[in-house]
Amino acid sequence: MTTITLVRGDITRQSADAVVNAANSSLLGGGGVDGAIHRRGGPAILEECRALRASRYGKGLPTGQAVATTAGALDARWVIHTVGPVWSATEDRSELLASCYRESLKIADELGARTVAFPAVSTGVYRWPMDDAARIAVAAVRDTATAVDEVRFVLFDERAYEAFAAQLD
Ligand code: AR6
Repeated sequence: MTTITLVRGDITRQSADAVVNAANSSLLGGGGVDGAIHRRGGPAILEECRALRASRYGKGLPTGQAVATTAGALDARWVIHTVGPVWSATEDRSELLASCYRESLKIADELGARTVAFPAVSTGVYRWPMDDAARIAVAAVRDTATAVDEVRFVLFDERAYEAFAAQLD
């Protein structure tokens, strides 16, 4: 049984086996969660991201996929980087957003992670409407068979927290 928990706060302050990063396909950093994780986690994360670009992901990590690195100085063993889709009003990209959660949990299982902290992927710079993103995220986690004991959504503000809480009711 996987328990879903909600926390309001900064994902870089979480203690978990794995912390998920809302990355972009370059894997080389950015703003939002990505910037915060690299800042607090330190250069070891970027170093491993660069190595992944050079070895497995020359063209970048595709949208909806996930890959793990060290968590550097974070209170976690791994960072799982996933690339959410940019919101589109004309194209349904829900499956790609669900895939971020599924693929991250698959990597977590491969690593043996039992607690995984997720941000609300795609709801910042990538502009996905929060209520819809929360619905997709919670459904994707519920529909995924995983050995992870706790999936913790770490929501940055009250609005995001309420959107996720509504899905768990
Ligand atoms: N802890 C938890 N949640 C946070 C934090 C934090 N420290 N900081 C922001 N959020 P975003 P995206 C929330 O933009 O939409 C980057 O430049 C934020 O309020 O981080 O998937 C990447 O490099 C929002 O609800 O990710 C990509 O280019 C949610 O986390 C691009 O942004 C996600 O916002 C990815 O965009």
